[in-house]
Amino acid sequence: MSQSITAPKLALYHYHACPFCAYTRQALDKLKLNVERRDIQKSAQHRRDLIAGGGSKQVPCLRIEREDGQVKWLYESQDIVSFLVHYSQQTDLIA
Ligand SMILES: N[C@@H](CCC(=O)N[C@@H](CS)C(=O)NCC(=O)O)C(=O)O
Repeated sequence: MSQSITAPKLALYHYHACPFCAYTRQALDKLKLNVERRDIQKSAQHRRDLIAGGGSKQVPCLRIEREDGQVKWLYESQDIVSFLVHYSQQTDLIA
């Protein structure tokens, strides 16, 4: 698939110099997933939201808003990439 997929219900909390974040950003690029990126070093609000919502300031963290409005905060770069691969496969089936 050559077009990018916009995933409005996903947001990646990250910062530029974090290698684990770079790994997840590379996965987004490779999968052509257009996910909002929230840099916690550039935005104090994003940093506060991450700590308040996810419970830790660790990045990367993927905020996942489900259809029913439930929000899940997914930490750990490996788990995030696995989720994104699965997500993009599902989206491929729908598209
Ligand atoms: N095992 C984690 C490591 C993530 C990690 O160490 N992130 C660092 C930045 S590169 C961090 O957020 N450290 C601050 C903290 O853990 O509170 C992963 O793979 O995502």
